[in-house]
Amino acid sequence: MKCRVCREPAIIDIRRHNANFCTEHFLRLCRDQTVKAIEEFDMLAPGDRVLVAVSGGKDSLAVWDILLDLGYDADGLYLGLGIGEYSDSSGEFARAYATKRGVKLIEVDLPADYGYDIPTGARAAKRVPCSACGLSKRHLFDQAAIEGGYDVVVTGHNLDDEAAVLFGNTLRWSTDYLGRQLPVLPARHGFPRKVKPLVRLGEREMAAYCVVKGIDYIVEECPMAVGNKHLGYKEALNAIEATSPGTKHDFYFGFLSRASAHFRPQAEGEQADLLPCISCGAPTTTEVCAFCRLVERAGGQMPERAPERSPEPVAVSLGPTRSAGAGQ
Ligand code: Q46
Ligand code: ZN
Ligand code: ZN
Repeated sequence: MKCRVCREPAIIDIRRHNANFCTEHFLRLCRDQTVKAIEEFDMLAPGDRVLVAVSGGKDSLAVWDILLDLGYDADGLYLGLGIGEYSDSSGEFARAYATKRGVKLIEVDLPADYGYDIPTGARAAKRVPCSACGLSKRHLFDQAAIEGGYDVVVTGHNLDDEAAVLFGNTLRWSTDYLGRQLPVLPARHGFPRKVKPLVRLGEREMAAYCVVKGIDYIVEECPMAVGNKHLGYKEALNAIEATSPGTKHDFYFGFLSRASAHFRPQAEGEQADLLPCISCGAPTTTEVCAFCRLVERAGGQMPERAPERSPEPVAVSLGPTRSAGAGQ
């Protein structure tokens, strides 16, 4: 097995590219594909202050690493979700990486700062854990970005994640979600821009990237993910990809170039005037936002100081891109 570029011994084969790569050219490929996604979808501008949502897993640590190597001013944000040992250990990986690179990691801890954790909070609020988790993460990423003066929130969603979410949304014809499933959600009143620079790279490549770069990450899946639909969709797509390499890429990028625009008007038609939440100030269509209602039902409490956001009525957000959290 030889590297496509230099003919030296290869360390990885990437079937959808029909090619093998040595260490040097594999790392270059990861960087080039990230740059290509950033440029193609106008994700980041020079000088942007970037906040990377870091879970301690391979994807979020890899995207942080690649952005730092590319020279971006990128801090990390770690959310402690209170999911037992999984959270303890994922936090350690995130901290260890930040220390090793000498970069800033902001931490928010749900149990310590808001008085609830995902498993008990979800039960109390009668939500499935990934729904309570996704809602909490979106709110706290937005809030940390706005409070910290960041221009953009980066997440580590890769091609496998996006293809699986698209697959699920298509199977259910969730046209509202299809209208919002984009690699970039522009900044809107009260919400920061959100981007996914790894959409051109697969899960296996991100694991290999971390191994090659010596980045330690949490290998275990979140215990709450076991048996969820998202993993089932990934497995189904993996089975198809095994016989038809490139299918995930064609499915996702074909959707973006040929189908996505058809669903946009509906998603935009659902835009409504937003007002600041009376409890936390986040833009919302209801008097009290969904996050504050979750905190209340979960028996938690808001921290002393509520963030100042959106003092006036604001228009429109496209909201989340998925029905349940999946990968960071
Ligand atoms: S962390 Fe949260 Fe995920 Fe765990 S509870 Fe579900 S959404 S699976 S990426
Ligand atoms: Zn090579
Ligand atoms: Zn609120």
